Amino acid sequence: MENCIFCKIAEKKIPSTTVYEDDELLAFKDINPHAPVHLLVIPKKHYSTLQDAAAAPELLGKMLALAPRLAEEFGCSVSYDADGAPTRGYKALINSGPDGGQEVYHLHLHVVGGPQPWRGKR
Ligand code: DGP
Repeated sequence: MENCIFCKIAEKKIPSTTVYEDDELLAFKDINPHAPVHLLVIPKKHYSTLQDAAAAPELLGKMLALAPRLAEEFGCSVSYDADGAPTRGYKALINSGPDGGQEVYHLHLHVVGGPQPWRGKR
């Protein structure tokens, strides 16, 4: 779609640090990371919002399934200590619409991991 920054990234017209690519999806580093690991997973096909992609559950499943793979690769996967308690971890989230905090209107899944400044403050 014309004037969509993530379409331009998917088409390699704008550079990004790609961390994963297949026929349907692209994952790259967020330009303004909120944590040590902050990746974005996008479909190459343009959907403005999660709402618009509701009719494409298979695609959404692929996007979500990529999150734990990337977390593993980037060292923020959930693991377990000697007592079996979970340690580390990450957020996988999709902001949707203005009230959902969405700024870029091309569907994207944030994968945010590593020690996060706000942790323990709420
Ligand atoms: P959201 O608020 O959910 O729409 O998040 C949009 C994210 O996209 C935000 O964390 C910053 C990131 N972003 C915006 N423009 C660019 C860009 O040109 N390159 C990259 N790598 N990330 C971008």
